[in-house]
Amino acid sequence: MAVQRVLITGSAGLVGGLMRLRLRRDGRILRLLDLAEQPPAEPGEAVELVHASVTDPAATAAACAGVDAVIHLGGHSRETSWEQILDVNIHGTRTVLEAARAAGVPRVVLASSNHAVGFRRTDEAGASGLPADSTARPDTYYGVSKAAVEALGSLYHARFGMDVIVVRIGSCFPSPVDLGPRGLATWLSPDDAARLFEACLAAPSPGYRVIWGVSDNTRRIYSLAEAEALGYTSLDDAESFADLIDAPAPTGPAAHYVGGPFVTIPLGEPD
Ligand code: 15L
Repeated sequence: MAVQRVLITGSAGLVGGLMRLRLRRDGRILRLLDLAEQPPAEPGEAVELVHASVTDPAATAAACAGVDAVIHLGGHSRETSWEQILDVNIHGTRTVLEAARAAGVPRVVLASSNHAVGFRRTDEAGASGLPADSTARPDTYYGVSKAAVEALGSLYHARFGMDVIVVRIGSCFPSPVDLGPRGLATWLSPDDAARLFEACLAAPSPGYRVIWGVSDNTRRIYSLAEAEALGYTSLDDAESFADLIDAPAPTGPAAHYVGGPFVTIPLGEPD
């Protein structure tokens, strides 16, 4: 059996760390790229650690050599200065896509976010949820960067025929308990995230897709149809944690928009 090599950028981040544990497979090597220090390989763990920034063309080019697919999680995961957002999230994504293209990597999975459409109203979601391809309505510079990530993915698919799947992630955390009531709608469990990324890696010829990354939560407002069409089945529901959440329901704009509290945080300020 040919060995599959998957490059994960941002592998030292929260989602990256959760996926490092869950995307291990016989016959697969995970190449893990991050600027932050990463835990060393465990005995028998098929990983290759790369200490580099996603903004470094030479390092990303080397990291893409011999790779079958890239899962690009690297970048700022919250609001910060425009300069940082531009450099790491937008320029960094272009750098990774360009490295993947030059190396002939056929498939890239890009981490986007609900904040690309954070200024869509929650009541826009019909019975089956907000469609995954709703046009961008970012709520922050961070959200703008995720809209740009999606556009770059579309460009690289259209120009070069690469399969590019954009995942608009809700809230991927070990548990929804600390997220408050909003998390009961937005949670993507780590196990479901792994199932979703596996579907992204396995789907035959997906072309360019935008899908939501969310668990099948009772209070879900994002559509699952697009991810399910790719082969994803969610097995988790944040509702099973509802009794553990005692934070009050949000009020004001945070209650009415997809981006929740992001719609009122100061632009460009690290929080
Ligand atoms: C995101 O995009 C962030 O990366 C994450 O930290 C959470 O804030 C999440 O959105 C969310 O909306 O809960």
